Amino acid sequence: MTTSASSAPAAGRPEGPRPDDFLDVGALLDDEERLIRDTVRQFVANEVLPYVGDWFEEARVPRELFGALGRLGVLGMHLEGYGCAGSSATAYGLACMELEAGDSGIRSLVSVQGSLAMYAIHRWGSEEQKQAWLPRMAAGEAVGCFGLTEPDSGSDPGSMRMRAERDGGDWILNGTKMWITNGSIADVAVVWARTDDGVRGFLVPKGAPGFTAPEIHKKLSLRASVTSELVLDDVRLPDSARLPEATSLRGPLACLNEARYGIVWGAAGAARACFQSALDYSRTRIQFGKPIASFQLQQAKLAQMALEVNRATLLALHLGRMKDAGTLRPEHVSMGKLANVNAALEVARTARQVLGANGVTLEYPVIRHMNNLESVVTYEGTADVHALVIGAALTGIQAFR
Ligand code: TGC
Ligand code: FAD
Repeated sequence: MTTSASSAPAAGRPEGPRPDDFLDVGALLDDEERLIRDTVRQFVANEVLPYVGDWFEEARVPRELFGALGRLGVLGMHLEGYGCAGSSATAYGLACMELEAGDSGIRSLVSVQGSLAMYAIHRWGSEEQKQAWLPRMAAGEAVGCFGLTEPDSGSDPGSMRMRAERDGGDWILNGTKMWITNGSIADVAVVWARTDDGVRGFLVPKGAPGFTAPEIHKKLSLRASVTSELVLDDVRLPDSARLPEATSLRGPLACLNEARYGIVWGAAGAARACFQSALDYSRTRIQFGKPIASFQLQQAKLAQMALEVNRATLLALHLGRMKDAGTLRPEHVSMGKLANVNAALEVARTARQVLGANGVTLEYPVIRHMNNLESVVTYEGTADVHALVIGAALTGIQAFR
């Protein structure tokens, strides 16, 4: 299925390990999982890779991609009912891996739509809210976003200032959310706000009076992804817009587990794409009369990158099996996100050097992935936050404050 030269066995070793799956992790998947992986990989090859360098350069993502991803069946694919496929966590993870091998921005689009916005409605919403939004979101007809972060409240969402106050049977919302993926193209924003009774979630429809979502420009990372502010100025909402089952900060944090899990897989995909690009390049780039792949220093880099890619993929699969077995805890997800995003960053930086000057252009995917991963290591909990979550689990001592 992979069109890259690096999917073929190394020359002269037809029986050897495949460079794109050295440890044969694919053999640990069942037929359905392999089918989903290969279908999404083909979609990325046809619908993403030929265009994503331009989207990144032009800082845009086509709106039609939502419909195409809906038809592919990956929007909320791990949710049950309401037009969602109800697939396993492992299958969803494999889809994230293939999407992020294309671009982190495309995986991000899918994560925010399915694991944050749709998951929040599915887990915490009323039956009416689910019926109203989930089928259209699964089809990519309606776009969702998830507003937790604020200008003064990032790693510490408990310090949020967005305020929701009762006014008769209604709520009045005031405040600003920041760095919100899909924000200015969203038909519905899941907005988390402080109330007299703790944190609550609200569904804010596009066009609600007092609600604007200006796009954030000048990003040098995740450029094939829309990022916005959400500004709420006396936005009046009926109580039916409140997610009735979310009653504390646990509401949004539970959603984060879902999206972070997808990133564990996605980072392995970005790393694989960078490694493959470096391997292909090193076999064909001639210096000192030989392919640079024949120099020991470059082979050491290739071996280390292959090791990181395979270790990240195995870790993702292990966490996927745990999630499907119901034994995955948030601390496990933190370990996966910390390990795999750091590994992907290392692979991307090494691959960029293997490509020499060509490594700094969008003609190759590597610097795009490298820059994207700077967002991935920051959003959904920074590397520091995940180290502290693991530290608290190991020691029993919370070191956040
Ligand atoms: P803390 O007192 O520990 O917890 C408050 C309540 O939440 C519960 N809880 C969790 N529940 C489910 N899953 C988790 N991972 C949970 N972590 C905590 C906790 O049990 C408690 O429940 P209850 O019922 O007792 O009220 O909260 P804290 O204020 O000390 O903060 C802990 C900390 C720092 C780990 C947390 O706030 C955190 O994760 N900070 C990072 C913020 C973050 O990740 N933001 C991401 C925003 S969304 C985004 O970036 C989208 S990017 C686009 C894309 O995904 O592609
Ligand atoms: P801060 O929390 O201010 O952190 C700054 C530095 O301080 C970091 O290095 C951090 O690790 C460190 N630090 C903070 N606290 C501690 C501590 N206790 N101990 C040690 N070090 C600490 N948010 C959403 O709600 N929805 C979205 O859709 C969304 N999409 C995003 C898309 C992009 C492209 C980006 C870049 C961000 C997005 N975010 C989104 C926001 C993201 O979740 C936050 O950027 C992230 O949670 C970190 O918050 P911050 O940027 O305010 O950094």
